[in-house]
Amino acid sequence: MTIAIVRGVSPSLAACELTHLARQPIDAARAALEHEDYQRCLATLGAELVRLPADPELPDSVFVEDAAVVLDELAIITRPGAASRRAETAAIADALRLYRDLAFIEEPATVDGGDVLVVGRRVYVGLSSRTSAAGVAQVRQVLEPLGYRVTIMAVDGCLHLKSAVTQVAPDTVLINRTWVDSDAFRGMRLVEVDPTEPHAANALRIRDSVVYPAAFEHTQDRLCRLGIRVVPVDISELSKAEGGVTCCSLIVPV
Ligand code: CIR
Repeated sequence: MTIAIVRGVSPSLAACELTHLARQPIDAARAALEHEDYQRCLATLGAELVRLPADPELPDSVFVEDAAVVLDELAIITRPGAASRRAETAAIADALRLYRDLAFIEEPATVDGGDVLVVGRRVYVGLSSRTSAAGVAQVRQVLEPLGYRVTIMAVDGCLHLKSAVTQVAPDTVLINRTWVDSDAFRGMRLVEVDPTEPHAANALRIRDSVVYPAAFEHTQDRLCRLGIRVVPVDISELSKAEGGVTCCSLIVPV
């Protein structure tokens, strides 16, 4: 069974953190409708939803991915890089406690879950404006004794490592090479985003399907041509808050 933890869109979403995007008006009600479609899509793919309530005090709390990293053996509760997001982790820890032992990133280190890409026993951790070198070191300290190989990745030009690269099939990653070095993925099949769609590398793999932003038609064609089953979702309003498809859920195989 697969659990998907999601959290309602905060009515204060428009006050979200922004790093690489200019602020524009965001319609939280419209984002909430997109988020409902997204949840329906996860349910269609067989995920059982655990829905946490929206929090008006936490604008970015819909982006649950950043609050934790879920592995088979345990979950790591992060310490998000943006101070405004630190209070998001309490509700996520409470939800995950039912399914996993927990480890915690301790201050002053910071880690955003969006910077942690797990591919089998390899864990790639982005050094970004949100994840510090001390954060990477703590992830390593927790995971290497469990047999994971942790690789630090420079992230340049985008918010998180998973803005630049995600897994879309066994041994296959979707990547924007201008934001992250592809050398660490040598031996895997690399699918590059269409050059007109730099933000198109963020895809959410559930079982044998990939949940994917409908806006990135050209990159979607590339995935389909490789036989990858793509399920498009409209996340145009959530994207104005710098959110993607991975960041709106925490996938917990049980
Ligand atoms: C932030 O800047 O933290 C939010 N506005 C967007 C977070 C998106 N998270 C993700 O892609 N993992």
